[in-house]
Amino acid sequence: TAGKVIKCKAAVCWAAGEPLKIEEVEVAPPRAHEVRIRILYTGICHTDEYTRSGKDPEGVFPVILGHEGGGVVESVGEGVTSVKVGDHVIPLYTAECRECKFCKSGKTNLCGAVRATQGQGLMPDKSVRFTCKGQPIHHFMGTSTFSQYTVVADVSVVAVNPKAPLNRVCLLGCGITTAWGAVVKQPGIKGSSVAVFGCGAIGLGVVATSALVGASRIIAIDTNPAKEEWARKFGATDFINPTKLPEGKKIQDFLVEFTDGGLDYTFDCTGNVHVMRAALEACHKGWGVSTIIGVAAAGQEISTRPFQLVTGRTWRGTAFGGVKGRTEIPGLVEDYLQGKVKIDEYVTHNRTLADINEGFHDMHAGDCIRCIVDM
Ligand code: NAD
Ligand code: AHE
Ligand code: ZN
Repeated sequence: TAGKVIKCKAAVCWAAGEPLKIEEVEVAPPRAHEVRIRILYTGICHTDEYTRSGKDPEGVFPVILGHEGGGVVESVGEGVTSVKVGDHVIPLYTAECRECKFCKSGKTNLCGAVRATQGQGLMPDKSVRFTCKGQPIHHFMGTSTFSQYTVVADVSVVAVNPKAPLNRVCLLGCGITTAWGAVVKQPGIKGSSVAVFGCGAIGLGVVATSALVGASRIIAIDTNPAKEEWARKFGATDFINPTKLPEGKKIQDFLVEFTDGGLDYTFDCTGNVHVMRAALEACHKGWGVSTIIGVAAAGQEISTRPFQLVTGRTWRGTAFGGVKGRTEIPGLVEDYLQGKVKIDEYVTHNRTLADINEGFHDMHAGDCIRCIVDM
């Protein structure tokens, strides 16, 4: 198949707010510094739903969504040296070129190599590799894992140990890695108190990793009472449902009293800007640090009294947990194989590509942590 156009099935989102449609698509061969991957499994992340729904200011349509995939390299373009045909790989929505200002700074995992075109739904040379019914189809997050074959930049993919099951380690393409990195790259969590707002895959991953690094107290917060059992299973010491507080009591005020002054560290894993404010204001005066992981809809803005920061609280955020994918994901795969990082525990639902829309419904039902789609 190398060098030829491949026809395969993909879930195409033709317009914002529409369900995905399973279509036959044509996938062009990889050009220089590109890799064509046979995707075997993909997770569905809340961010796929966010863009599908039309809330993403960067959303472009028609598009093939998906960014939590696992697959096998089918062919490579000229000049590709980082992966080879047959490698088991995870596509990376946060590239790692190791040459740009960002990569060389040693201060961030954000990479400048392909981000501009990625945000426009294009490959780095500003064209697309997907067509359907004669129409060009956009790429998504540089990954488009809701297709049986996809093409990615060579800086946007990492090979992993082929002994690792791809229907599990695909989840390292986003949610679990994001949560893991957000905690392990935040110094000071060992021995500290943590509050986690939102107990989806991201929040549960923050709970689990906080427990792993030795946080002294982990308070999980979710409006869905069914999440209490999940949070405790992943290591939370307390669970608070903010809808069950006394009339008029704000969650941040409750938490500051409950913890004798506030939390050392808090995390927003909801994407709700009001929750982000509560997470910041639940921090301890003088040193509390609040990390935003959730992604907010177009037009949303955060606010608080500047006095919250003047008096020593820090507001920060993280993309992909600050993880450099090509350098760090192989190690995370080994950690999973050695039982140090949970993945299996997050998988609650399994679907086939034909039923991918059901996977999106699962996500809204409240009992789904992660759904794995068998492509
Ligand atoms: P999810 O929908 O599975 O989980 C969100 C949880 O928040 C749910 O359990 C829900 O009940 C709870 N929740 C909703 N409103 C709440 C409120 N007011 N107070 C407390 N809890 C509330 O989503 P997910 O897949 O875990 O993703 C979480 C967020 O993280 C999303 O916004 C997603 O887009 C974002 N995300 C960001 C990154 C990144 O790199 N920054 C990576 C992955 C996901
Ligand atoms: N396109 C949105 C922002 C989306 C966003 O913040 N994405 C996160 C990853 S979410 C994964 O589930 C991220 O990594 N952002 C950094 C980046 O470079 O995109 C918008 O608001 O425009
Ligand atoms: Zn995601």
